[in-house]
Amino acid sequence: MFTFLHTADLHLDSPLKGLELQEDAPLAEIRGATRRAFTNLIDFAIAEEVAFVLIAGDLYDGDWKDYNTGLFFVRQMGRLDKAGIKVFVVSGNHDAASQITKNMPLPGNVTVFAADRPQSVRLETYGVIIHGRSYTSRAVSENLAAGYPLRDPHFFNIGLLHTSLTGREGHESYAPCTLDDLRSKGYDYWALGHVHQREVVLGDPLVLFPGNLQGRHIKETGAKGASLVTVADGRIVGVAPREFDVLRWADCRADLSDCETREAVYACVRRAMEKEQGLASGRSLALRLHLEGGCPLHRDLHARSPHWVEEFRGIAAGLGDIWLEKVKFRTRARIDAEENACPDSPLAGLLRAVDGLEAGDNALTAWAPELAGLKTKMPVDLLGPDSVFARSAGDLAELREEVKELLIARLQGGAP
Ligand SMILES: [Mn+2]
Repeated sequence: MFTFLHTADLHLDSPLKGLELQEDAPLAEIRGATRRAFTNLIDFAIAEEVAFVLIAGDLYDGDWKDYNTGLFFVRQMGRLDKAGIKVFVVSGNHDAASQITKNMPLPGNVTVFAADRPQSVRLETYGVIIHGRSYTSRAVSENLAAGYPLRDPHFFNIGLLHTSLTGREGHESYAPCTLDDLRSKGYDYWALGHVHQREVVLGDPLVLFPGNLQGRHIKETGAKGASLVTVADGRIVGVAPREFDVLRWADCRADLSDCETREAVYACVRRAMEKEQGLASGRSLALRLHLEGGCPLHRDLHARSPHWVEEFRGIAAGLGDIWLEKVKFRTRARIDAEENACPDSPLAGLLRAVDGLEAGDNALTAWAPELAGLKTKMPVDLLGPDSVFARSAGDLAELREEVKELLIARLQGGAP
């Protein structure tokens, strides 16, 4: 029996985005996060005595600023070498041969697969053969998997590949291939990379993306790490995610429906943050706070949003090691039942008009300049950091909701 680690998309020394503008942001922690996550993985590999480590592309984020990124990697590889652990690497779109201009001699335990053709490496000790191919350039449109050899029946076969498969939302299409392409090779395990969200694509044979090792912005939320695979008698008997990230990104939702007072809002937000802290088991957190629900304080939240943001920062600071990436004010006004009942009330008319906008994109597009114009007439402190002018057509639905809430708040409460 043996185990191996499958990791991908380390993007070493990639910056973390979204906290840098805050005065109290943990800059050193942010800057070193991808390295510390990788060190966690190496520590684990040594402690657990894994047989080998697979890196399925995007080890680097792009060309190194200087040699320090390469030096760091080599130092970690040296630690594995001392422990007798081999490492197999294919490059991806971010660290394709054409992207990296600097070179660093690697210790003997590290194999980087060729880019011009598929290559197969045997590990006789474990009865394993690993097939892989690196990227020559950033945009690989060729189906690389198609060129991989068929399984070697005398070994446990692993395919190492950086690919978007038939396409994954939010990820560019590189080295496209179908699951049938992969299945047809007869391998036991496909170690993929490129998609930053962990995904077990297929159970038999196992085809999976381990996700990236460390989230880098608010679109990369939740636990991040690698996959630990256990093999016995030439068969996979276990596969499990292992967390190695050091700073976790999360969407933190606070439902303020029943919050009648400022203190109630604070308590609700604190509870929501504590919940995320629990899920992150003590890691530092970068949170996007979403305020939701029909809230009696809706108007005040919108009218004084910059002040509320600072107060929420205070709650985060009090809990320790939490930073707010952004606060989304998405509460609704609690609509008075009496007003709702009367179809001639100004509010009912307004709601009908706004609802009419939901009929189709065309109607909304036609209205959008009006909505945008209306919003510019609002007091400055109502305009969040993301101005309506910065928005794309795809964000119109969100804009509509936002303006709807502003209108309702104003109509209900009079001018602030
Ligand atoms: Mn990547």
